[in-house]
Amino acid sequence: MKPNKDWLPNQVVNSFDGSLIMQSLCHQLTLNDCQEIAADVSGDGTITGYDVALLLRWRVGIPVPGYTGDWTFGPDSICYGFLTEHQPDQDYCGLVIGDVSFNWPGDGPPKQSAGSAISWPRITAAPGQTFTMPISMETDVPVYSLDMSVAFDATMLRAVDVIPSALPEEAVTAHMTGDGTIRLAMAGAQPMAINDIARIVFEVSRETAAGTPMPLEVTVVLNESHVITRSQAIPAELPLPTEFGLAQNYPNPFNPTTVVNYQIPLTKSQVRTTLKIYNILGQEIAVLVEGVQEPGYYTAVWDGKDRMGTDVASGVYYYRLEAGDYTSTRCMLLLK
Ligand SMILES: [Ca+2]
Ligand SMILES: [Ca+2]
Repeated sequence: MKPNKDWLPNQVVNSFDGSLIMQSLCHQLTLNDCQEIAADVSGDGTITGYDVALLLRWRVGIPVPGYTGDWTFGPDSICYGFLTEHQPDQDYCGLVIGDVSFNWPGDGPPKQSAGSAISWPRITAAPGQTFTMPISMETDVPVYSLDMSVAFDATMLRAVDVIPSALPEEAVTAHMTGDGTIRLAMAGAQPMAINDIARIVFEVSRETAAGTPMPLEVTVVLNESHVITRSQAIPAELPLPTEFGLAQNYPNPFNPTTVVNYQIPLTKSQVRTTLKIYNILGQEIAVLVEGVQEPGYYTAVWDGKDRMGTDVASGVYYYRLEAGDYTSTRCMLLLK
């Protein structure tokens, strides 16, 4: 027996194993002796719903007590630890705690599911805006378990919240959000009617420039045997603004660089625009923007230098937007 190193416990222990435990608790199937060992992830000698909860939490990356994902060998005299090498002429049984389905070494990774699809609506979002992304699924597979992972660019998007859809009462679910990743696990004793998997609340980083595509990839594994993947960028394209605006700079206080966002409404075109920096005496220090601009969202950066390219001193500065007949002034603090 030689395990594939790409086929590790975190691949074979998933929510389908939790579903099998739940089905056994509901007397829909009987676990054999080895499965009973694998199912008791808490290691207390009993199999309960707590083992399912631990398994799902481990699955999404939450540290839990117990033995989920650990190897165990029988007889006890065999102790290989993590099995990475071929062991010839040995008579032993090795299993991964939590892998109740025994898909290790199994048939390899789950297969793409032709009859299933993940979908989400077309959404546009502005820098700094929070939006909710509902993730839906269509499948003809009876869903006993679902493992979803969402990958995104953490410099553009932050996962604020994950709201799993309402599930049958007996279903168990766990989720975790991290930098650039979300994981969600669901398991039930009965097939679950899941069309809406979850709603994810994202916040678009204010550093994301308008027009930038924000990549999002969602992978769903059903019953550890069917996989559905969808990748698509969320356009950070904005509905054109309806009014002028000059936002507070960020960071603020700053040293030495700061960002100023402003907008020109769609009712205007060919607007003569200037964005200038003044010191506290009202003297012009730097010109960030000077020209004719179309409606849209704009970002300007000030590097803390004057027009001669010299670093300016700490202190309060003003930035003033003049666009057509619109003017707005705000202040900011350079702190070295
Ligand atoms: Ca237990
Ligand atoms: Ca398994």
